[in-house]
Amino acid sequence: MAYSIQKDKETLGEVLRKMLLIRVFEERSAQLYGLRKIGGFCHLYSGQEAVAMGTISATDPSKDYILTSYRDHGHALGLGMDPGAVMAELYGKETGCSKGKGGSMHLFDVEKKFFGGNGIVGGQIPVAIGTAFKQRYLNETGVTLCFFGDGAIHQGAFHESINLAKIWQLPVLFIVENNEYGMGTAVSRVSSITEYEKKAAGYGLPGYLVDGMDYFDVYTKTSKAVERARKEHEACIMHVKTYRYRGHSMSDPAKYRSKDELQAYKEKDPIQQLFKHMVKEKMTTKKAYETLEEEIKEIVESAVTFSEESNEPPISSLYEDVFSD
Ligand SMILES: Cc1ncc(C[n+]2csc(CCOP(=O)(O)OP(=O)(O)O)c2C)c(N)n1
Ligand SMILES: [Mg+2]
Repeated sequence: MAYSIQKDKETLGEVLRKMLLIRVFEERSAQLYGLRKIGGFCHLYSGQEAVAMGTISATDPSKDYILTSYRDHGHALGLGMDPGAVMAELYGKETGCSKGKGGSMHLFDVEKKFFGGNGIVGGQIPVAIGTAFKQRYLNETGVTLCFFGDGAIHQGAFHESINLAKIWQLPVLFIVENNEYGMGTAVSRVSSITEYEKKAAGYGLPGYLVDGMDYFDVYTKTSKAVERARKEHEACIMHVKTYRYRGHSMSDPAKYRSKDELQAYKEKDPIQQLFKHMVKEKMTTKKAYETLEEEIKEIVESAVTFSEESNEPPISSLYEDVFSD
């Protein structure tokens, strides 16, 4: 349903399902990483689910583009990518969405218009300017959603890109997922200002402050921003305040934050908030939620089995897909 709060049971049920899928997938990935089934870098999205789902459910999958950082599992699953193909990519198997050559940080799906997954902090931002430029140049009505972390907003590439977005009137939403830390450094220690929505004024663009723990706030504000980008070709900064429950990556014991801080965010858990709203509106029950949780665990287990049983990419494929034809 476009541009108004999603109220119907089916739509919200699907959102809840995907948020839960992301959570269960991430927590299972953490275990598998510990068992050394998954190698390399792996950055989990637990706690940030309402950001991916609130934004993605405000887009049109037939024409809008999505780009993000290495913390990309939530966006991939939220866009409806096959959990088996995502898990197999984490495993480095040939059945993975990037044929096992990208791993966790480089999920990709052209059909879903998902252009990564980027390991360079802020690296996806200039790429998003490219996709938004293409949309504008060809007079398409699609928009580009570019997600990045609070750490990336200090990269020069961000400032060059947003300047171009303004002067070329590009339909791009710059979505800052402010989870309070860039690796282990608190935003207040590295940012001249922490109200990132205010930075938009420096480029003559609107900025919005968004509660990233609240699906409805994310959805409502994204819907408006998408509409303006689509119709008026106006970019914006969306400063989404969120939190990651796990460490920065799997090698981070997260000693720079207190248990109380983590607990305070868990009390505002985005999945539980949505679930409670749906119970209040008589759209679901505790029992239905438990059944859903079991169903999702099975989906994730099938993804694990699929990954276990898949092969690693053959050595002969080493030079394939390196350059485009
Ligand atoms: C250009 C560049 N510099 C440094 C790094 C190392 N690095 C990886 S993640 C990260 C922190 C980024 O934090 P943030 O943008 O807030 O994203 P989050 O991990 O919190 O989602 C850094 C410094 C990198 N990958 N790329
Ligand atoms: Mg961060």
